[in-house]
Amino acid sequence: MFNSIQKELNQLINRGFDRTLRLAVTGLSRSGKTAFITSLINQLLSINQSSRHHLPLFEAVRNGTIISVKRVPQQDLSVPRFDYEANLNALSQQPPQWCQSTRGVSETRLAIRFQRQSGLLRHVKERGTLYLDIVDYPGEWLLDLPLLHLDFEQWSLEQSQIHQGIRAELAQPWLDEVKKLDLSAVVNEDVLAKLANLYTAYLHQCKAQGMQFIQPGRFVLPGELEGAPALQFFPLIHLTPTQWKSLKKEAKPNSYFAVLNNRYDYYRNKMVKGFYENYFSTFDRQVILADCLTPLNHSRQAFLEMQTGLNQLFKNFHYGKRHFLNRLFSPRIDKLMFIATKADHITSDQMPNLVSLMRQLVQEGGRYVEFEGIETEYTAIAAIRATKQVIVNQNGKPIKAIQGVRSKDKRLITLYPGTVPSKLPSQTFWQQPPHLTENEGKTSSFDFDSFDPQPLEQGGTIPHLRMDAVLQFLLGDRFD
Ligand SMILES: Nc1nc2c(ncn2[C@@H]2O[C@H](COP(=O)(O)OP(=O)(O)O)[C@@H](O)[C@H]2O)c(=O)[nH]1
Ligand SMILES: [Mg+2]
Repeated sequence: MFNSIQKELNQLINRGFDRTLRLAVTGLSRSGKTAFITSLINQLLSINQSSRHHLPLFEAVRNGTIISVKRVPQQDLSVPRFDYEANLNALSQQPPQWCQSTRGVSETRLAIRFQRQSGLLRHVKERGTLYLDIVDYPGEWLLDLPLLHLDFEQWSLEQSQIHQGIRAELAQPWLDEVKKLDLSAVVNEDVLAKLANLYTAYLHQCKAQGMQFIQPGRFVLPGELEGAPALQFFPLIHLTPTQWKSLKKEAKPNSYFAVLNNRYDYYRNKMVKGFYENYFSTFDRQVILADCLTPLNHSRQAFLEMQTGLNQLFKNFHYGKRHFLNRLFSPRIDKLMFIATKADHITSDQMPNLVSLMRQLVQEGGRYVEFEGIETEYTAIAAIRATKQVIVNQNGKPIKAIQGVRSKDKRLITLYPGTVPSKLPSQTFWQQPPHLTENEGKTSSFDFDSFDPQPLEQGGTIPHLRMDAVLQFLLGDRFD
């Protein structure tokens, strides 16, 4: 009895203080962050008395606890506002467009008004507002966070470890030139700028090949830093430990070696640290989005890089149980959700495989140990659902398929996109001969074509898959 009163008291006190919730939406570039935030805002704004059926798994909506949701001015006035309207407009175009890719940081705040029966005083209705803060930013920059823990030599070493396969080929022109350089010689800024350009071109090519572990992130998405010396450096991946030792001891402050080192430190201490401190040091809850399907279209290396990229991200967030006091003084993430995005590319029978693939991706890195004691969940969603699930007849047998407007030729197609591997695919997976799909009798062994979004009416609700399950996990307990 005492315990339960204590618990309710705690809840009330918590609620009194806990009026805001900062949600970290994390994921590599093109994993679907902007689409996710746009849909999340849209789903919440669409809640009103007559429209509650689009989120059946979100209990606070189903039972009427949430009264209304609106967008309100954000707290940090120096950050641009998340351009929800533009993203929604894009979806309402003819033909509908995906949102523009993100080129900078933006923020949004939602006020969720709710009314619930008080647990202590049954006849009293408790009203409150939960403020939900969400930040959007380019995924490329997120991958810089691991640099915070690495000095120039450590970073170079890490880069040399991923220098293989497709990367080694693409890096050749840049690396050939770097090897010619006398690193202890006095720096020539023009030479350095040219080499940095070659390195940047190499990173762009990696990206085009589906590689996900692109560092430094601002080299491929510089924002206002385009052409700045802060972005003119590169790792030294060809040096032996002895060479490092002697260069560190002997290189003059105006040598190539010292200048590269300094620029790396500047980048890390100014750009990356600033980004981290402004946006990433305090969160209550986190979603980690991953597009596990697109890398399957590319190569084993692309897939493994996504795994490396994802696993690097965890290092920069604080996880731990939420206690009333440490919540105030050192915010920690107490709920974490791993989300496989774009699940409308596969048939519904493949969803369990996709979730299991996502789980493996994370757990193979051994990171799950760190998440012990915090609530963690795995799921698959489509934030903006572009296809419909249909049943087609193949040789007299009904099979599940998806139907949508294919982006590359704007044709309405029906296809069976194939089986999603439930585990990390082995080498042989990428060597399989193409299997035929029901549509057109072509495509490769694994083909996830992209689709145009479905047209959205003015004021309409974005079609989704399982966004309600995500909302229930992230926000549900705040309305109990
Ligand atoms: N079919 C489908 N495609 C999606 C979905 N979410 C994102 N995409 C695709 O992925 C691309 C990148 O999404 P975006 O949200 O911009 O990724 P971000 O870089 O993480 O912000 C979009 O342009 C769409 O083509 C989804 O729910 N369904
Ligand atoms: Mg984005």
